[in-house]
Amino acid sequence: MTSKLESLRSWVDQVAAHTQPEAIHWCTGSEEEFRDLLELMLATGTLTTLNKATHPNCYLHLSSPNDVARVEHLTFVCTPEEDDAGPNNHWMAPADGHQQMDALFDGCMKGRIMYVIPYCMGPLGSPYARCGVEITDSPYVVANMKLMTRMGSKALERIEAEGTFVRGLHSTGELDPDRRFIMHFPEELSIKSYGSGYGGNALLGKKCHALRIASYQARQEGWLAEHMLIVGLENPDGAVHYVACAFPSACGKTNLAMLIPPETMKGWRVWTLGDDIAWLHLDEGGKLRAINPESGYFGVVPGTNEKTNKNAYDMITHDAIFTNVGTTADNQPWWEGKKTGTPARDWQGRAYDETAGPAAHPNSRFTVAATNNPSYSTLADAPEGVPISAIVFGGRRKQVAPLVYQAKSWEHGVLIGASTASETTAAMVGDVGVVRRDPMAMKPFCGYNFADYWAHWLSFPERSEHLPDMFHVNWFRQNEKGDFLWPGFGENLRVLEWIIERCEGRADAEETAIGYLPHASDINTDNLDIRPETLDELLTVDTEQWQAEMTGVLEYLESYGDRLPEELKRQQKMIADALDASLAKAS
Ligand code: GTP
Ligand code: SPV
Ligand code: MN
Repeated sequence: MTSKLESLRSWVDQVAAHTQPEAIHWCTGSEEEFRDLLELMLATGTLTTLNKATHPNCYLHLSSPNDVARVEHLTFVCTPEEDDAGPNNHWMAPADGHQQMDALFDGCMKGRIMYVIPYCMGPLGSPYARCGVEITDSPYVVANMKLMTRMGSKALERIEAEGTFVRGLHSTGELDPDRRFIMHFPEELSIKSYGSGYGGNALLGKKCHALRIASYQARQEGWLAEHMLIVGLENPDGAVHYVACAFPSACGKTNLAMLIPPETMKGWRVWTLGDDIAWLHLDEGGKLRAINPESGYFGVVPGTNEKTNKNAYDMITHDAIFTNVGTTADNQPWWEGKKTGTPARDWQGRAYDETAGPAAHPNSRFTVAATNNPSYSTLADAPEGVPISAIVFGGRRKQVAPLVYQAKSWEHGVLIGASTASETTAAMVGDVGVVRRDPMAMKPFCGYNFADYWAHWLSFPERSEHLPDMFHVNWFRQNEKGDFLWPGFGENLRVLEWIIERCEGRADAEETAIGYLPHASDINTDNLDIRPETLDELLTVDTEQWQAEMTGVLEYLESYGDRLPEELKRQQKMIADALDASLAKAS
């Protein structure tokens, strides 16, 4: 097989001449091709089969222990001007980036098969979808792309009709952390990734294309590419509201996207559109509409159980690839927080020893097609996407951020998004639990200067009077003992109920300096095991803590210098002044 498109053919030829693979395989996306890939990986030991009786068609991949998460320190955005990449990115001049990467790719596929994966991010017939081609020497990447994207012949047809595509070149190389880089060339719509076989480093359709490159394109074309889940919330009357939530990595998107309503919320249904990425466009009527560019999940395994996330728990009992989990004596996958079974081997294939660390790596992942998810929305394939009622920002904060609050305006919402902070997680290499600013959950993923990105967000009211309301949530408040104050998971629907009722103008709220908060009585606590003092604490704005927070926010914003939109400083000042006034009133 090859392609009718000359620009694609010549790029593939050129890459082959440079990397010297033993053979070239153009992926069709057929089931047969998928089975052949699995066979190949079983034969080479890249995959092993899990217990066929309990987990039919499930496989285990153990990655190199030095290659278990995204590597932000090795990820670059290569724009001609350093300022265009911004302080939020590592930067390299495009010519230097190419030179460095091309040296690594030289002859790197000798003895390997080079796979050419045409893929479409978004429904194949959607005007909002965008295509790419990933060239890789990793069959694991191909299998994951098959489960998570619309890839193969149909995508190739669209690429040939359109003539444009994002070029992603990937090789696992030697898996040497000193020879590992992920570089983006947004102006050329191209990506080069070398030396990692893991997740967001290697599945180039996901973070590299659908966020870093797409965010850059989105700014030029007037839309948004965001690290957001998309979920449909159906109330007992059958009305559905779609909500898009930006939470940083490992902060609860997959869980929220497929949550099961608490027993007491009879008649509610939750529909998953997406669990990680949303592309948002204004339609002709000025409504913000969302599509999910992906069609599968690469989800965090630890913590998944029948109580926390039954949909995910069920969907990974068949037709799934597990990466870096432990196994039981009878070869079932095992992870911390599974609540059943006992580990026999850990994620490095060693006999499990409690003192040597967890059985499953904290960033172990499952890969499944979205069709495995019992709550998958049929509208996930709708070319026009779904209309968004609310945008919700969130983070993992032990303190400061209350359970939920609402922005007073779109501009205020942009400030809330821009100042979101969260504790770091195992999804990236580095320290865990350190609070850092993660604006719009896009710190690792925005393909250009954050100051320009915020200006882009702020430009939306010029083009629409029907924008969604904006909110901030925090499921992760803790007491001194380190216990979570809010039960989380399915119970989060109680907070979402308030959010959508606010959008409908039905729910009450109290105006505070930082935004509108629900009174305790505005949150549905029927049959919820929570003490009234705890709920009060979750809904309190500590003025002094918030004054310190807003000082930190100003400092952070000012680090973006002249490019920072004045409007954000104006919003920050309004809140800081309101906090000062409320403190003066209280004393
Ligand atoms: P990425 O795939 O890295 O983008 O992560 P994500 O945002 O999809 O996070 P995910 O839903 O996988 O959750 C990450 C971790 O947070 C898991 O261990 C969950 O069990 C835990 N978690 C999710 N929701 C909640 C919640 O409401 N409360 C608490 N306490 N933990 C949660
Ligand atoms: C994240 O880290 O936000 C993920 C996993 O969703 S990865 O695909 O590795 O980016
Ligand atoms: Mn993510």
